[in-house]
Amino acid sequence: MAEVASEEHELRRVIDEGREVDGLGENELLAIHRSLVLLRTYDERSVVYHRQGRIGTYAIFWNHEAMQAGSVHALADGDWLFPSYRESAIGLLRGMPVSTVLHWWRGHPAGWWNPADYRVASICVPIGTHVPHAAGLAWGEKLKGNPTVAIAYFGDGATSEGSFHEGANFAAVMQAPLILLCNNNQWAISTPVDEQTHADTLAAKAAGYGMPGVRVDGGDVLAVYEATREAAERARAGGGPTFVEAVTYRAAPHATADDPRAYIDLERVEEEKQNECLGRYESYLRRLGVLDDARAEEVRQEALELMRAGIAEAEAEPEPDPELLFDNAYVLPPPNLREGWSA
Ligand SMILES: Cc1ncc(C[n+]2csc(CCOP(=O)(O)OP(=O)(O)O)c2C)c(N)n1
Ligand SMILES: [Mg+2]
Repeated sequence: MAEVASEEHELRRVIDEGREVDGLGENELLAIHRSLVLLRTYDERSVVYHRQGRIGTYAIFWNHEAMQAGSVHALADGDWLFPSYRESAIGLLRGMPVSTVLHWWRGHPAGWWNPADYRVASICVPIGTHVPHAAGLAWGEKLKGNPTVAIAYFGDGATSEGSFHEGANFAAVMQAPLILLCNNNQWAISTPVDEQTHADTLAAKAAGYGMPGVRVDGGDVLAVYEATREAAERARAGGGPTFVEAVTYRAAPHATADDPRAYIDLERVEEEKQNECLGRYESYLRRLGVLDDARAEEVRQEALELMRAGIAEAEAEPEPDPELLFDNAYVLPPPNLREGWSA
């Protein structure tokens, strides 16, 4: 079995190399920080809300925030995002209300939005099925002559799915302006990446489609930013899709219903926690003299306040009509579905 360990393959890094990214001034660096804090706060509060029974099962994205914030900041507002459940709150970075995403995790219809409003597609739970959607949208935008790029987020496990292959191949053949952002957190629930593929790296798969493949440190928000910006520039210039493998290690359970102690490397989890992406970025900003304690605290409080207001708003929403379960599903619901149904 091919060994895939992040240390053994060159990963693009910015923070650990102490580099600076061209074109990123203080305001942009702080905007990225704000996004990271917003996502981190959303995630940590959501785990608490789940334990309190206020939202349902929740897919934790702790320490995945750098991949999400780094890539969104590298794109234009008009570019399209196609999230999986792991990027459920990515819409917040496009101005989507916190309550909308909380509604989604509460199974409330107010958690659906019109994708065109934010250029954020529906959260995709079936693994990889959004990759062809993103490829099709990107190709369509190209045919219309629009300078739009689409980005599809998916995990290491998704690279074993047929729809990943179909979307990647289609995008390459059509030279669609698509970024395939693979969050390689090295686990698909309890399946490790070395049982997922015999390839040396996931980025190596790009060659088979005839597209560039790059590997970045997924905990380095600026490395993700830089790689995504390059991919977007290439896509906009007609250079077609890019596969970006962002390597990290899942330091939290797959979701609130999972107990990873049965299978995960707990020492490695501890190492990852010590080196988590928000702390790494904050240290970098402090070294640059861009962030101080007061500013960090202000950003954290602002995010916490947004979450408090968001959950209050979500809980104030009236319960949905149970009849909605049948809307758009059946013209005439089968009688057995109606048995015992009093509505
Ligand atoms: C088509 C399909 N098959 C199986 C599942 C069940 N499932 C949910 S999450 C998951 C693992 C996905 O792992 P990965 O692609 O690495 O993403 P990650 O959860 O690590 O972000 C599986 C198999 C599903 N949601 N959809
Ligand atoms: Mg995974």
